[in-house]
Amino acid sequence: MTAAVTTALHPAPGSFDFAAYLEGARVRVEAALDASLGPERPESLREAMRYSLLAGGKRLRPILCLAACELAGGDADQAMATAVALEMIHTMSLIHDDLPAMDNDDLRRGRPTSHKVFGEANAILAGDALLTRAFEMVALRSPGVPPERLLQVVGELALASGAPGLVGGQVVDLECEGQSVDLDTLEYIHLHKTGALLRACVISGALIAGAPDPLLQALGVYARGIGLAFQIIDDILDVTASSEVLGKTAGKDLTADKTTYPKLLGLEESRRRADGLVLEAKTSLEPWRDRAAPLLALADFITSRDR
Ligand code: GRG
Repeated sequence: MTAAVTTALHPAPGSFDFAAYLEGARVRVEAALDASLGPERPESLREAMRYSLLAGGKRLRPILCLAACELAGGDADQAMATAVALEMIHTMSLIHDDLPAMDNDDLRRGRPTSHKVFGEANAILAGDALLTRAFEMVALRSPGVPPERLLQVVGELALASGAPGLVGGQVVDLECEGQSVDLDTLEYIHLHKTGALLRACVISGALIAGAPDPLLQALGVYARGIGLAFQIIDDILDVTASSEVLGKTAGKDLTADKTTYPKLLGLEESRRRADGLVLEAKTSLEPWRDRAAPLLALADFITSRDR
């Protein structure tokens, strides 16, 4: 298993098997996530942290981080602690997003949400513990990575999580519920709520590998494209897919009276826009195409996914 996974993570140009790559990377990420939560005390906190972190999910964020590290010529093993940290931040944001004070949802990743199982206070605290553990992973559990690179990664994760990222996007999203929202505001919400963390994934993976500025800039363009495309597809799936397939409550945007891309542009134009953004994202990596097969395929995966 290990040898097959290692092969899949280092594809030869022209012979790229994306399904094998994705599965290999996912298996490695799952193992690292499982190992990341040690004997936390109290036991109840550990249980709530593990419940959400190990509940499945596409693991897109850690895989983007590993792929960007390899594109920049780095060793994916050195980026694994950061990849885990990114999934911890993402999972924390899902736990808090599902709370009654936010999106108030009962279903996530095919299971009852954290607060339904552990109560609201414990769900909030499990999220807090995952968020802080994420920074511990980068700062204290990333052997072999030069400290100055880790410091840059800590900065990227802080920016993506806080007011300039997820928190800021969530605040504007909540403020806009029930209001008519224009395309610029919708873009602002999604670039912050969704795009900022996806950006941190590719930038931090590349920073760990010591990527030069032109590549970091190209990855910023790539991340903007896939970030917005990801959210457009999320909006489309909310109206076209079932709760069973999504593992979360379908039709939620309509119930919560949220402005979405399909609402503003219609389904067809929304999909066209997502395709255009993915093309922009892929084009930005053209100068690095020899090593970019995983990130190019991940960009396509964003628009072809069904959950
Ligand atoms: C990070 C400090 C801090 C606070 C969080 C609650 C909140 C503030 C922000 C909400 C962020 C949020 C939930 C954005 C939605 C992003 C999104 C489209 C999630 C779904 O991602 P997938 O489809 O899910 O990758 P899986 O389950 O596959 O991982």
